[in-house]
Amino acid sequence: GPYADNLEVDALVVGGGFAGVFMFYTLRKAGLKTVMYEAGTDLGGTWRWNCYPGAMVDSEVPEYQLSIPETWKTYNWPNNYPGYKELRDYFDHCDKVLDIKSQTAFESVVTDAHFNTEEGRWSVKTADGRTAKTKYLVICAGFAAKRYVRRTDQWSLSALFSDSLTSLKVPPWDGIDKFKGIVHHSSFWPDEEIDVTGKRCGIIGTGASGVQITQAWGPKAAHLKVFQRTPNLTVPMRLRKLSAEEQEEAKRWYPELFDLRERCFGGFVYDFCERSTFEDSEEEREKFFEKLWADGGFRYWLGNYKDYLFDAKANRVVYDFWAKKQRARINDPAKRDILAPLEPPHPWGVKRPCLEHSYFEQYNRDNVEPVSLKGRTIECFNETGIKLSDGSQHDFDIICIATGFDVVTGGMTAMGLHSINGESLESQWKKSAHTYLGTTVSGYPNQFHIYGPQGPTLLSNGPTSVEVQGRWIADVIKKCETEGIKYINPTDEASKEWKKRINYLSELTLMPTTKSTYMGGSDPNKAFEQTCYAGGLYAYGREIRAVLPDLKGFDIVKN
Ligand code: NA7
Repeated sequence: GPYADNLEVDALVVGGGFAGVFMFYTLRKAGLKTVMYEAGTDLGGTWRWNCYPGAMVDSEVPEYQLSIPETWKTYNWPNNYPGYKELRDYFDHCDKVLDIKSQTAFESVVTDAHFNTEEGRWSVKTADGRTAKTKYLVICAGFAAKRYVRRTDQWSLSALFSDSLTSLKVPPWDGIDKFKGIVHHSSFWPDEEIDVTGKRCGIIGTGASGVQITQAWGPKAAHLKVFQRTPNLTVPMRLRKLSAEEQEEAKRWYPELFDLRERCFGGFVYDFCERSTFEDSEEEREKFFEKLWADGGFRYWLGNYKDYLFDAKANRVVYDFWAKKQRARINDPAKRDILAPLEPPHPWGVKRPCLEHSYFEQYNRDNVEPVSLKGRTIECFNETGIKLSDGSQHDFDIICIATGFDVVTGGMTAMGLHSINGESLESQWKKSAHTYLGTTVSGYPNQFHIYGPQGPTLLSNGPTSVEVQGRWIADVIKKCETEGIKYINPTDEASKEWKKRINYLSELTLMPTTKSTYMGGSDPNKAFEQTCYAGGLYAYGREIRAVLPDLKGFDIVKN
């Protein structure tokens, strides 16, 4: 079975989220002996790990799911933006209809992997000392890495800190272990619920996680302070219940929907407007913006005028409408200026805007307060709470650190991958990440990755980009199998060209103006460089497809 030591397989899939499930299913169907390793105790990837208060996806269903008919024909969602519990339920359903778990080794953390060019095989080791040999290594570990620690009763943030393997993105604040209250990082939230009723709570960070936790805690906490470094330019999701009837009725269109989502920039079923911002009159623009706003979701981001991510003047118009709409929801003028300032903190949409359903309304409660970190920083933690650099002290019973992940590259650098020249991926990517096509890495033959750096990750709907990349990977592997290829290895030259392409596409946009998840994340030690393919999912799919017939850019070694 999958837990065997000295395992020998054709393909090893690492990671059991959307990408892993899709890859496992596709490769097994192609006749390869395939096994999956998953660090956690169950399927679901990010939705197994993330259980912080209010955790939910901000991509909409039905688009946010796999297109495999067995999975959607027999499944209906309770609402259009499922929470983590519903997503776990969905993964259990996928297992039921596709039979994944029986071929998955859980709690299998990959710590080392080398490729032997003689054998044409990867040797993979797990933390508990098992080894596996595989011809193809397919990494589906996601873009938000953390070293996984086993959850135990004594599990706490300070235990995580003392674990040198843990790469939590917690800024180096002194005194966290002195704090007498409860403190957790959003991505290592304990399974059991923490009751905030009547408690003084603090949240650090206003990314997608911070926004969702604010919505969950605002109504319950005695007092909630949200420490904001940069306002989140979040847009309304328009959360609503979905009935089984309406979904059953819509299912006859799903094949078309799944086809269409791959032909759009963002992997959803809408695309940028074909007009530029100033082609429309002010009145037409207002009407157009109102429509995007009312329809909700990422439409205001990825269905807006085609030029606004490229042109600063157009972008300002998009920002101003955003500010007007959100400011109108916030009663207190001081809070309004912190949360939705008249002057943009950065161009709109170049940092990932997240989706909210009641974020700004939380601040209309007397007990909820934004604390701007403009001109000051968090200096340290102490017994009773947090001290800022201006000397102010903020006392809490419960603190949530929602400062994010080791984004985009972290999923791959955390598992001990070594090139055929003996270098570690972690050290090679320290300064700058290199891939070919956002799915392979030069020096790492027969290794493929999904949802990692230099692909359409994070600029497009997860399951859609998983399938575009995953189908391509499966087709390359099938080609290698039918043509007697021992291994393929992208050339250094091809990989340098891809990097140029990534930078070229990025520099056309306003993205390089701002530090963001796309540009290396908030970790000051990480390179400030574009890690995503900024040309959109449809263009990306076409680019990688064009390479397939003759495996352009790869060195090919036959059996
Ligand atoms: P994000 O989106 O990386 O957000 C992290 C937040 O934490 C963000 O508001 C940061 O402010 C803030 N941050 C980071 N370091 C600090 C320090 N030192 N002091 C104060 N505030 C800080 O992480 P999430 O977990 O919310 O979401 C991750 C993504 O995963 C999400 O977009 C989804 O796509 C899934 P900043 O903006 O850098 O000024």
